[in-house]
Amino acid sequence: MSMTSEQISSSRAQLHGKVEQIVQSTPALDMHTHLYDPVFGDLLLYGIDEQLIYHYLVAEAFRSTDMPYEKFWQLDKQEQADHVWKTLFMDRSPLSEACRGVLTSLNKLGLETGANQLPAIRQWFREQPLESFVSQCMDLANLRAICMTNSPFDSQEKAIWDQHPTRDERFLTGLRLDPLLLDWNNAGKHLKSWGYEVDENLSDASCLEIIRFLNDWKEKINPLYLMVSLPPTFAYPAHDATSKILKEAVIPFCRDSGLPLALMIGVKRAVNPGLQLAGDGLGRADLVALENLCAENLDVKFLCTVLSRENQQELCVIGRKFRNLHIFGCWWFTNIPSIIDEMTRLRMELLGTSFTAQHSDARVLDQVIYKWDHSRQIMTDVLTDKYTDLTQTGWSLTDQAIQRDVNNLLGASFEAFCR
Ligand code: FIX
Ligand code: ZN
Repeated sequence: MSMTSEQISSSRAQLHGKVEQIVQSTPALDMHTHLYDPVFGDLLLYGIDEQLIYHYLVAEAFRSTDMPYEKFWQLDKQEQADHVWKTLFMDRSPLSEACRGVLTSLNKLGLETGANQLPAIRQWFREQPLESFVSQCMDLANLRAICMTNSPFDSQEKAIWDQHPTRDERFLTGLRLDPLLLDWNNAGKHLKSWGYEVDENLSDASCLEIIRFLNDWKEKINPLYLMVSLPPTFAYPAHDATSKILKEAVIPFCRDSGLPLALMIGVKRAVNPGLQLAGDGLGRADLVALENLCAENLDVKFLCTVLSRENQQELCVIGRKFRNLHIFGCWWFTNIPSIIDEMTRLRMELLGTSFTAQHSDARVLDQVIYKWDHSRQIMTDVLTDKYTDLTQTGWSLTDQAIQRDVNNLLGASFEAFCR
């Protein structure tokens, strides 16, 4: 007996409700952020002023003001935040995803979001004890763990690691290697000053010393994976220091330790240097480099996310060819609803649930609230459509099956890949 259109839409609404309840109630692992365990002191950013001077918003504010870049950077944090609030929230409607995000986070924290509310919002944040605020944000975002970005080349961070801090176990670690792989001249000097016998020409002995350095940091921070952000011009193999260090040090270290290497490909740093951190752009990459790495090193695990929308389908196809590759998150300029929706559908259609649907990339603690809220809504819509297609074939769905799939998308698939 065929269903009437009313029956179909009510069963779709029911399915949507079920999927929504499961997606909302499943704790996620946020596998890439720039947040810190509170023991790292002021490296952990939070609060309304930090939210307003997030580089996504700064870039947008500069589009609508004549203020010279230098003048903006000379303002103190609160003045910068005032300027962004006035420009993006008072003088026009805050329609961009980054602006909407601020409002979602405030709203979920129970605050009023009107254009005149900034002083009251600031006052509320001053009264929040950090410890309970961390838990509040993690609860509202429903996160079970947050992976940090940990750089041995950041002197403030290194000094804290050197004191063996007592850590909050909800914060996991990721070892960041950009200077090592992209600026060997400077990184080499640092390694030398820390007692590693390296030379400029990257001799075999130097590569062994880099491996010793990686092992020491593995011992020190117990990372979940290693990571690097790469330009769209990244090529492998190539006659450059990046390829040499990858081939002779980082990959052998990953092979021996079993730790994955995360490649975040497509960032063009400092396209407009006057904007500082807000000045990075993106470019389409040649993913043959990734294909080569995966093919040459079938016993090494790679994680990958790419910045250009145009690279997303190729990335999924490489994922289908190489089980040593795990694809994750909608990174940075792709972390906007229209593209999250498109990428999540594309990935599910090509990879099932063998990928990680999202990471937040939050730099300010409160941002996890909006980034996960917006993404969970989209994940619910996509899954509802995909399950509707399945049920139309006569396939019967169980709550347990939906729960298993959502677990996979929100971290379990990544954890299984790492094991
Ligand atoms: O390289 C990265 O990890 C990027 O995510 C950052 O550099 C970038 O500034 C960012 O915060 C994007 O969300
Ligand atoms: Zn990042």
